Amino acid sequence: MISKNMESALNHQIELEAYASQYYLAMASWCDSQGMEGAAEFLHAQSIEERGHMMRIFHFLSEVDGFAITPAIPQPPLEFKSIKEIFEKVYQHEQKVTASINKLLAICYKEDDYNTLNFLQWYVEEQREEENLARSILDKINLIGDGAQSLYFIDQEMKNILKMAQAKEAQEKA
Ligand code: OFO
Repeated sequence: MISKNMESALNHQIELEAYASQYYLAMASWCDSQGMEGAAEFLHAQSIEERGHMMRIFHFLSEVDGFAITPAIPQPPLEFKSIKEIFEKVYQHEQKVTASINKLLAICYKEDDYNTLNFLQWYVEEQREEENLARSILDKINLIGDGAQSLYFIDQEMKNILKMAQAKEAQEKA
């Protein structure tokens, strides 16, 4: 059994995860339109991951006799100025999600809901990794520069980062 307050806070988290999935999908589409396949592939993978994060909460809510609400998702922006702007926005969004997870943890402590607290530990870890990843990509873009000459190198780098992230994930699952 879960409190109504916690159920509604988790439904808010579902909205954030769903929005992240659509937001990253829109970014992937923009990168594709600019010929940046590596970045597009990376953002497609992120978009799928975010849907997975949303689905975890869906399943958790049904397990604890709560009700998961399928969210209405606002239209994300479709146009971006540059690849740098995209990763600045990814980083900002990840920070917003982390803050929201922290609020959920605070509710768990307030309500002595250690079951949900335990469930959310996975998200704490995931947010640390995702913020770190977004920040390190931004550092690389700042290092390489995001002028026309640098785009090819950034795109190659994105392919490498995606490969590394996938290898790590496969290792964790094994
Ligand atoms: Fe769902 O982890 Fe990022 O936002």
